Amino acid sequence: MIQVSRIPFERLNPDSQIVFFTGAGISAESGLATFRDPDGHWAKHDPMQLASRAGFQQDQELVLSWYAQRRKNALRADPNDAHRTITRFQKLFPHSVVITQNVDGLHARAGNQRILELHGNLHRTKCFLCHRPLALPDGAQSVICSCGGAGRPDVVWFGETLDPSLLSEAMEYSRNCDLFFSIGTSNQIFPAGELPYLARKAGAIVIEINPQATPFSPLADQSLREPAGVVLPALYKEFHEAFAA
Ligand code: BV8
Repeated sequence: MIQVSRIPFERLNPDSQIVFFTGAGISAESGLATFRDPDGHWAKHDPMQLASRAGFQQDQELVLSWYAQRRKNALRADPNDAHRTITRFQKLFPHSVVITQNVDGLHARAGNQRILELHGNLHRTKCFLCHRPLALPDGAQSVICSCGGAGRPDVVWFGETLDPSLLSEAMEYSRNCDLFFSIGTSNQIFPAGELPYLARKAGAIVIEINPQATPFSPLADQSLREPAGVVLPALYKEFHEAFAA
């Protein structure tokens, strides 16, 4: 049974600014592995080996094959009801944005608009040395840049800084929103993990959607302990009844 949300609708209207902040959990119902769940990536692999510059320099083949497999899985996966419901929310609330830590591209494939991919996108490749974008030939998992550098996924690894302008845009949205949904993230990675705290400090309503508790849970106005693909469609129904003209 879905917990009924205690969202104060009287504080909202169709012009309200809503942030959908998402992590790997929103893609779980599409069949994609998360990172820190018991069956997640980091239960099988060392994150520093697979998601850091040093790890790539140590064993390019291992890292490139891991990302090639994740690209294949992501392309085989379909956006789920959670991704698709965000598209419906964005039609009802034209000032709503998606700020995602995910690199799987499912938000865009679901038709979400105004997406900030804080950690990049694993379907894009760039040069490890000069950072220029590279085209990965179909079926290949490696490519060499004209500067001699190796192609690598265009994602943010541990120890790498996020795109500063993207991060400040995300912080701006978080500080100025009326409602902040934190969906499917364990809230353990920074600086992205800072965003729900900024929203709360700025007085937004902050709703967490995650079957598990996270370090942010005690500060959420409400934590909905159900899968995102179940909660978001139910929430959309409540919002549609309250705000659809
Ligand atoms: C940086 C590569 C400058 C992309 C990843 C303080 C400030 C700044 C940095 C740091 C800091 N303290 C430490 C750092 C360093 C580090 C960091 O955060 N370390 C952690 C361990 C503390 N941060 C960095 O290195 C960042 N760089 O800041 O540069 C700098 C450098 C060095 C030192 C200081 C500053 C870069 C961070 C990005 C790293 N890249 N991966 C990729 O291949 O994907 S990390 C990885 O974690 C992914 O990017 C992922 O997006 C991210 C967050 O994970 P989640 O999305 O939350 O996934 P997780 O599995 O953890 O949780 C899933 C949740 O879903 C669970 O809670 C589960 O219950 C829930 N769930 C499951 N099913 C469902 C569900 N929820 C809803 N519905 C369901 N059905």
